[in-house]
Amino acid sequence: MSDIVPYSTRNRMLPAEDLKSIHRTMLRIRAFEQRTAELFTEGLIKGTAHSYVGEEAIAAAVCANLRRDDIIGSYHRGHGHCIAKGADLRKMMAELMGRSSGYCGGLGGSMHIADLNLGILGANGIVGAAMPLCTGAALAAKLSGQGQVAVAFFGDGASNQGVFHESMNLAAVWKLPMLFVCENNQYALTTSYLSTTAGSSIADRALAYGVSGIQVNGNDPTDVYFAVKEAVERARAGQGPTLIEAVTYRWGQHSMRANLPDPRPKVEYDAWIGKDPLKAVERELVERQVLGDGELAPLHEAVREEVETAVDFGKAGRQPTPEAALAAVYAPHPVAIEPNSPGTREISFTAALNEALADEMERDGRVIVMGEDVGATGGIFQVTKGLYERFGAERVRDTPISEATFVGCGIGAAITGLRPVVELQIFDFVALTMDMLVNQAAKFRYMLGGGPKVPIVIRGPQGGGIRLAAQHSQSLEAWFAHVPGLIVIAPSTPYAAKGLLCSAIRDDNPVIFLESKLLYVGATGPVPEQPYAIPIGKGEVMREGRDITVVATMAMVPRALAAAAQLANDGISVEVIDPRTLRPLDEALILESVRKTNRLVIAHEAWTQCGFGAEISALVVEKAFDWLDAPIVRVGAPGIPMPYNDELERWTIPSQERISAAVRSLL
Ligand SMILES: Cc1ncc(C[n+]2csc(CCOP(=O)(O)OP(=O)(O)O)c2C)c(N)n1
Ligand SMILES: [Mg+2]
Repeated sequence: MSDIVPYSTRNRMLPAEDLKSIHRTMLRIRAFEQRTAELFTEGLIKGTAHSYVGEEAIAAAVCANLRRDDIIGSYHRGHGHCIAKGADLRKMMAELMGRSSGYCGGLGGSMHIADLNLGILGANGIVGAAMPLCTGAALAAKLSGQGQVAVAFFGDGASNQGVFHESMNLAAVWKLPMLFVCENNQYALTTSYLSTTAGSSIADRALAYGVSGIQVNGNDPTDVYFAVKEAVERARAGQGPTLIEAVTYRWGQHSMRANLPDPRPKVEYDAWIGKDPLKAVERELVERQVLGDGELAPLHEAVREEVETAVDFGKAGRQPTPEAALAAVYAPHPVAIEPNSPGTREISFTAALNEALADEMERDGRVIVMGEDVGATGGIFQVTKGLYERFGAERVRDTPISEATFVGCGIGAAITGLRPVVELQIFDFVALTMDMLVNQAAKFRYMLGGGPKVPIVIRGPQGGGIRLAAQHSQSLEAWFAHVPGLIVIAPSTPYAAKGLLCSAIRDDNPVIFLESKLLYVGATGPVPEQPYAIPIGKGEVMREGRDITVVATMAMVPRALAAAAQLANDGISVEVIDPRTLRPLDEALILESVRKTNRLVIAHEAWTQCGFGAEISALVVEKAFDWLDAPIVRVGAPGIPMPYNDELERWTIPSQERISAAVRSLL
């Protein structure tokens, strides 16, 4: 890399007190990291950890510009950011040792240390993930009007992730109070930045988004400090984001596992070691007579003692228990009581969803709605119709077509105080958001030891029935029901749609809320006018019967009910159960029914193989085997992507007749 033109050509000097404070932070980071490396070698710290030695000036100078209530999001090389934002070294060290006294109760480890009270959203094991999450924190900050900013730290490698570009775009177009701080240490694991990164610099990429992009010498805290100061001022003044590329070098291997050869040329390495940022600051402190010659050694000693205290604290910590791990996954659900009767007023499925959104937005100012075309248009299926006019552009937001980032934005906003409802225009597009849902939303509370809440709803239409073919018609509930940390809701009536969406919005966990397209076009039913919440994890007996149980989901529920009505003419008594929530599942309701009827058919629109029906089947085999008088039959889609042709589509989606035939086959 060519020599960096110093940003501080303006000859600015850090005020003495700031220089002293930044130096102390750098010293604490250096000492912590060096001790961490020793403990790793000794086997007290396991797994992996990524040393920040060599890059200390960046975290120290960035965070010197931040208030306690400003937010930072970090990445795998995150210890320095946490220390600079004020984290407690004792709880950090205990976490590195996997103890229950650590920041995450030993459930997160080096890559997940966080402290929401200090505005630390956490390091992250997924390269680039802090950026979308921080757009959400910045959105929450903007809506709160308290003047906070959000800073996303990331490496040069992360600047080639799609979410970098999506987040830059979103932050620019929404003028979010945000800083993108790229710590360009010139390597991503073993790969040189020059061989992976097009363009003259990472900072230059800001131009494409109409944002200021500044390259600074990351080994010079003065450079970093003043660039960040201006960026923070712009952000607080409502002028949007800045990209800062701080060029630096890591001293250690990529990680402490050190199991790969280091590809970095010795001359390059030696040259950068010669630019030790800590030594440079110490020289400046002495040259400017901010500190006397003899004052440095006692400072080093004090920091060494602080780190040793942290090590002792960590060693004294207890090992976490399996009970603690199990309890950390989900936040408790708020109490929900169903109304006595759904009343007589009949409305459509989409109108019921719309009422839930409007009611909850009215009730709670933290509820916001985001997604493609959800604003003035009201969404392509009109579920958000009228919300924009009623609640305004700040709370009803049309997003760019950047699913990963606007879902990540919702998650970041949920963690920092809002209650976003994010629409996926068609649920197949969820594939673009899997990291945000599965690695971020589902695990955030858990990785941080069970404290934080992630109150976000991801909702949208899934399944077939309207001739949209293979990439717009899938039923993907099994993907999500598999993942601890997610709630999965799948209503089958307008009544359940409204009551469950209200519950989902009030819940403190990430909720995948699936809406059947067949129900969008077909279903109407009685729905109470007032807001109400249906308990999460409680299924419903839709029709009582004696001879056989049909567990059906979503659009299969009305088909199962129609089949049951017809079979009754032949004297066959079918009990139809709608689980309504797929995770958590109302196991007791299903088991009780099968113990009564001794026969089970499961019907869903999704593919049979590895579909949700396999889970219900396994449940019944494991817990009610002795009550079964016949094999379990699953009715689902054959193993083909959804065909476009309408007759073939009808053939693919399970019909009333197929459900009836399955029932008859068991009697
Ligand atoms: C999405 C993703 N891809 C790959 C990895 C594996 N990995 C972890 S760190 C890393 C290199 C990251 O480089 P950079 O962003 O420059 O950060 P640095 O380690 O240099 O600080 C890789 C490939 C990962 N954790 N996440
Ligand atoms: Mg790097």
